[in-house]
Amino acid sequence: MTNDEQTRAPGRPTWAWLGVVSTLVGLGTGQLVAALVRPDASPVLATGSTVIDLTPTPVKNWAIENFGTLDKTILLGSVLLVVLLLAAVAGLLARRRFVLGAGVEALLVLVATVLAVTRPQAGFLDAVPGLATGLAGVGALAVLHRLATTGTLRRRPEAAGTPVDEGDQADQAETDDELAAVPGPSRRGVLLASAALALLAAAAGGAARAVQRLRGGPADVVLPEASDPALFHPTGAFPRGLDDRVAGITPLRTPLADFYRVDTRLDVPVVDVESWTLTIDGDVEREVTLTFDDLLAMDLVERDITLTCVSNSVGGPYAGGARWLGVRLTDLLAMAGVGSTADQILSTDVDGMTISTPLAVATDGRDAMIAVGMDGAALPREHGFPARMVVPGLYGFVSACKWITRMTLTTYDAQQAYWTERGWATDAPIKISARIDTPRALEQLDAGRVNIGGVAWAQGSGGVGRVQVSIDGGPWTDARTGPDVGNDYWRQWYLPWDAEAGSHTVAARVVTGSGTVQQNVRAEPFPDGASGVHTLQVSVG
Ligand SMILES: Nc1nc2c(c(=O)[nH]1)N[C@H]1C(S)=C(S)[C@@H](COP(=O)(O)O)O[C@H]1N2
Ligand SMILES: [Mo]
Repeated sequence: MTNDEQTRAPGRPTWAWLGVVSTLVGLGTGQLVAALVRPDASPVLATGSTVIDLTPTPVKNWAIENFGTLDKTILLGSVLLVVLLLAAVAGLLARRRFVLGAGVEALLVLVATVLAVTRPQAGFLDAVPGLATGLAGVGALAVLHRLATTGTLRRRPEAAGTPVDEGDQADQAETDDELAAVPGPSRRGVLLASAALALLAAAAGGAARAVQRLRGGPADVVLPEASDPALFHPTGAFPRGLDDRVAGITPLRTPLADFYRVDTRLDVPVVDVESWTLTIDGDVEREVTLTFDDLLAMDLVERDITLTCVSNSVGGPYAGGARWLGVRLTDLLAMAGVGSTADQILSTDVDGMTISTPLAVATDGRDAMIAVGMDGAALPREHGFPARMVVPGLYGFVSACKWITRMTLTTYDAQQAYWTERGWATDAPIKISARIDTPRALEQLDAGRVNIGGVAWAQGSGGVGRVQVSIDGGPWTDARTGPDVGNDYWRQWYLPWDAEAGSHTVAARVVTGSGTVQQNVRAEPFPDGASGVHTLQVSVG
């Protein structure tokens, strides 16, 4: 490389890159400061969360249905992409005049900070990560700008003509004999400095994650042993399902890693269990505030319950079975003494997100609880650590508040929860359903004996009594059912079928323990859950 190449002034791509790098430095710093002072106030997440809240319900449903659990990644990715594109623009503007680029970056940060400060439950501290982002980002841009402009080419004094606009030098076709380098950092120097800053940004981001993990998490929690009968009422041993016998069937207990996750949070809230409390207030005789240890010292129950999301379409994946450990809701409410006017429990999570539950349903004798354990360990962060509500028979959006901090006894007239404001139903019992897991829709099968199999649920409706299958619109045939884990849990089923060549329609329906036969009434998830008999086509050849 000649001396001349090394000293050529940075061109447009370099300036765009400098804008991106300085913004990354800001973002990394902001994440780190957020992790230290206010985990929920990361500017990127605040922006993403606001986008989620502002997204119209139909678009949100469409995203959940089409992207599934990837919807968060896609949203966060899009927000970041837009931010980095604007960062590149800021870099290009800084090439003209530093204040222009710095102004764009500052404006970006200002928007994100305003969003962070105006989120529910936000306070003054929420502005700090944004402030740090702005200072670090603009500071990095200032450093890079200085490096990139002090060592650029100047016209030789003897060369005639008008002075070259500094910013345009890289694009000018001036030849070497017209231009000469003045001493100062080369373009290579600028690139090296920016690479170092990019590493610094990555290190800050990594440190932010490390700081988050250091907070008290699920791994630090010791739950009472299931074998200690003095502590809680354990359910019996979990039965062996049909998992091994029917290929392709949903496991009787959902492996934690496969348990569906649906919520409005982009990241996973990092809750410090030491300082976490649950408050019961509103229309109560006395306000009660409990620590995590207070909860563990109460009478604990353990129940097998299948959680189901209202956004699940017929045959969809948003249902999961787990063994939950927790404190009965009725025990907690009795501590506070419920007043006479309340008809709603309004649960609030660490982020201020609210979920409503009909008081009468939650206290009608079903095993509604504030759960602290899932499948023998503390709740995973994704599923609500340190505590969440679980109400058998109700869709998650009207019951299963994760990262819960408050239960307010109030009325539907007085206060509306997040999804109520968005037009969803307030009383939403899980609709009974049978799902065909195998064969898959449009699968090509070999002729001969195959198993049709899946799971069915009728939580809060007497459980699954029978599951019936109809081939090509023919008579409903009883399938064989797997072990009965209780009315609040799903049940596996299968039917051996002698498949003959041709195209076939397979349908399955559930008959509840109390004899109700599932009807083929088609409904979309909005506003109170999808319904319809799961039906699919296969071809046998
Ligand atoms: N705090 C909080 N809790 C929440 C939600 C949420 O968005 N925020 N989503 C609810 C919905 S719609 C469902 S279906 C269940 C899903 O629980 P899971 O993610 O543990 O499967 O959580 C519920 N609890
Ligand atoms: Mo849901």
